[in-house]
Amino acid sequence: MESTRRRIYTLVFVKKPSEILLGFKKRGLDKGKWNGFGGKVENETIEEGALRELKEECGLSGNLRRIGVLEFDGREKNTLLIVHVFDTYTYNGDITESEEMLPKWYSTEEIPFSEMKVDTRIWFPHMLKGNLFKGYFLYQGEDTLIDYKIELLTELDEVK
Ligand code: 8DG
Repeated sequence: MESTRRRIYTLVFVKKPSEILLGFKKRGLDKGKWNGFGGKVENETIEEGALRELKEECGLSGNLRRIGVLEFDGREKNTLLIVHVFDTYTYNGDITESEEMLPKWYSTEEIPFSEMKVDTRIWFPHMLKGNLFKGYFLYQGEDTLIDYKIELLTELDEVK
């Protein structure tokens, strides 16, 4: 039996009381879809990685709060993608389009789910409310979700 690798990613959501900043992915994995800002964690802490990607992809820095962990299975052979999710209401800088992302504010009532990964329909409602959550998603190919689990947490410490 081959062993499963774990690859660590970040995903950051910049929020106003009834709006959220999303990025339209212009290249690479999930090109043509809206998501938060983030990417692979390199030689750095997870929070440093989240701040670096936020800056690179949309020009902002922020006071990040860790709100969840999402595990994606089946997207890459023998690899579990572990995505640490952050949000912030306190940010600065000018929102700037990058080579990778086109940023745009969306009303939290009008999230473009039909142009997003299918898993977002399941965990976005919790993320938008600012709840702490942990999710597991099993994909078969790019767009077919064959199983998932989502749980709400009460303590940030539970988010491992
Ligand atoms: P690169 O283009 O520089 O090589 O890559 P990167 O910027 O380091 O990473 P990326 O591949 O662009 O990052 C992927 C982003 O998408 C990251 O924020 C985590 C998130 N993400 C996955 N898989 C999934 C998924 O299945 N669903 C959702 N909703 N988000 C995902 O990596």
